[in-house]
Amino acid sequence: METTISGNIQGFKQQGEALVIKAAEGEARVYIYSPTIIRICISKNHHDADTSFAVIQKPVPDFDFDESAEFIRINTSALKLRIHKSPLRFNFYTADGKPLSEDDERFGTTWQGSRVITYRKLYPDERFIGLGEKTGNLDRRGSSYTNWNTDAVDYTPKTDPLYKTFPFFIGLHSGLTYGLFLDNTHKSYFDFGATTDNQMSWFGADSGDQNYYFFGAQGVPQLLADYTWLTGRMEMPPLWSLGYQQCRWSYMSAAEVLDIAKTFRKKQIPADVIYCDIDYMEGFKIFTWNKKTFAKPKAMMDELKAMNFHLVTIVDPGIKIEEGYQQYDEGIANNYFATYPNGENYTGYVWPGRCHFPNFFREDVREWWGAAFTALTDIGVDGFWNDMNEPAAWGQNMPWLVQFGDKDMPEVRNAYGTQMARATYEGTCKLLGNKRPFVLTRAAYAGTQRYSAVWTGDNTGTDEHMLLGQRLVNSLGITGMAFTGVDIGGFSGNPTPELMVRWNSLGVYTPMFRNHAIQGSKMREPWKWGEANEQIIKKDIEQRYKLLPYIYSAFYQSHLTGMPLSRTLAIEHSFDDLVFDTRFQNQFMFGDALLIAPVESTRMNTDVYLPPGSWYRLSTNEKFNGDQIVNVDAPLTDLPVFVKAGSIVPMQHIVQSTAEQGDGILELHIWHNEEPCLFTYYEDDGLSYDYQTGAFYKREIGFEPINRVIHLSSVEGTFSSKYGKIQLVLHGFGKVNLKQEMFDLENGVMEIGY
Ligand code: MIG
Repeated sequence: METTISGNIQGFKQQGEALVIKAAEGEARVYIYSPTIIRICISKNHHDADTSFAVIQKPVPDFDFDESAEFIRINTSALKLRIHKSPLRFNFYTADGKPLSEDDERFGTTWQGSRVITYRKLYPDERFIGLGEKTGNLDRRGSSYTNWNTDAVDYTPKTDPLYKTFPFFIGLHSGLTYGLFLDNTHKSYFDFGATTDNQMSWFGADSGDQNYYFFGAQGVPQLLADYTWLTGRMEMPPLWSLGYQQCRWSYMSAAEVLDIAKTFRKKQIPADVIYCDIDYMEGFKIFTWNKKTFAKPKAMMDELKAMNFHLVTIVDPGIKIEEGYQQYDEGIANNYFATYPNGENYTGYVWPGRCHFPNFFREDVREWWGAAFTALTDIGVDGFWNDMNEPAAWGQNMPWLVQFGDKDMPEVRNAYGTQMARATYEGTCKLLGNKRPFVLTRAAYAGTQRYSAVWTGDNTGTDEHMLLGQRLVNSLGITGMAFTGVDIGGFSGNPTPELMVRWNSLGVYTPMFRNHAIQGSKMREPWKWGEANEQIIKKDIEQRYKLLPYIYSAFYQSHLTGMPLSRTLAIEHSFDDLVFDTRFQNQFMFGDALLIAPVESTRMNTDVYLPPGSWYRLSTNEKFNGDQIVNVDAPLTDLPVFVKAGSIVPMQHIVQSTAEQGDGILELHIWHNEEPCLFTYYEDDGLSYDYQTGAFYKREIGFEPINRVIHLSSVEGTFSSKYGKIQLVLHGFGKVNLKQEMFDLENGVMEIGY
């Protein structure tokens, strides 16, 4: 096979929004999206159509450039791009000329057949974070990865690839930060100095354009803001989806579903969501109900609703081949399915038996799929779980011949899951009117945050998987996915009671809090672990419900800025070696205020790295100085959770579900610090899209230690809070004589008399 290296520049000119550069081998186009975002698209023999499943922004119409003997120069207010002429190389610098990322001088971009790879200089202290759902360490230096969405049954803490493709990483070196997003849905590769004698990092794909976006903002939060500006941010999720979710493969009948729901209410363990996995269907046919075991789904739904439960039902892409089955007949009549090149519909085996697979890349197919959800929405289902959309069929390897219209499997496999989630989201949004659907998908590509939450597939009930799961969630968070979860307890295997308790306590601080288990495993509900453990689990779930006002405000922050809920410490402390130390790499901030240190269920104390600042243990108010490693107790009743000094955390009293009105009291917890602090409180109806037109309740809450007052800004938005009173709860203030503990929510200033 011939290896070609992009040679010398032969000419360049502005063409529309792009600067087009002709090289001896191939052609490159440069676009500017913002002062901190530059796109390079290099092609050899062809250009892909300029479309993207991920990007929702457009380049600026034109920009200035000039040239010297050696370079073409493009400057933005934040970045300098130097394009080497002989040979063609792309080098990025900060505005004041510090190198951010440069092509390897020898190789740059290369082709072998249709495979395109770019080799880049590796800096001695360079670290890498990102790529979303990837196993391994937080610091990805020395590791290499493949993106090829896979039904990764029984994956281990080393398996690669898993279910999702997020070809976005962040480089950290010399005190500088940059990001790179390779927007190419072919099988793709990233190597962070694993195989190059520490000389180069490299990335590329089996085919298509070398189409990447370079981000030069300084600071990981700014990079995340830019990346999610480019690829979109999530809408506010339904509040109920942030409550506790109980799942299982499967609750086998309506009676069992109702029995589980009733048990939550009887035992007063808060919960909002219950799931139907594949067995609710008739012969695994999507959009049907099993006539025996779920004979009256509407009656079941009515009972669930009366108990304030929401139901999430699973849907797989495989449509059973069976005449008379509506989805099959319609799909055949309209050629909605993936085909072989000769036009025959592709057939694969999955749960229903022989199946065809919808071509979700077509708009009319997405509309058809979306409209079919009436079978579920008409009776009140408002959560939709998209599984097996890698796409998966028995045997795993759908032939590369399979076509989705004018695209073939190798080209778009990595985007299939996103397009299914999109069809599900857009369709159910329409059917539910102004109500927010909850969509959960297993396979995904960059940009999925616009449509769906994700979970990390079929993990296993071990401590190692619990810690891995946290890293996956933290890593997904830095690729735009804020609404994420893992199967708590582990999908496969049976966790020990200790692990179940520990994992559940970590679930409190996971954006999506869902307990799920494989068929044939022991039952997993909170009351299956003995009386003492049940009480611990209950208390932790109650803690989740108390924290919902804080969590919901954090979702709003994510909706606005792309900042995830679960934040690796590398976001804020990007150049702190201890953050990447494998002993501490699983630690994360949950929102602005809480630091969580995951601990194995077998260890009753642990070392925790507290970054600079002061910290309080949430459970005891014990104060710690930061910038040190502390050893703390970690009994199963008390996961190590720390609050940053100078934090404001709004909480509520326990409710059994998010539908409950509650007592109308918002607790304002403040952990003392010498410096003033601020929290952006956000609330809306939790159900509709009215917030988009102003129906929200937003206030800045500030604490000023010098004046000993708490300020509430005037309310932005037209929504009325469901809380009428504020109750102050002070931590670390020493002896305080609160003049008053309860305040009307209308108050602008609250004085603390100490
Ligand atoms: O072939 O629907 O990851 O959560 O319970 C297995 C049954 C199919 C895989 C999902 C899992 C789900 C299961 N599904």
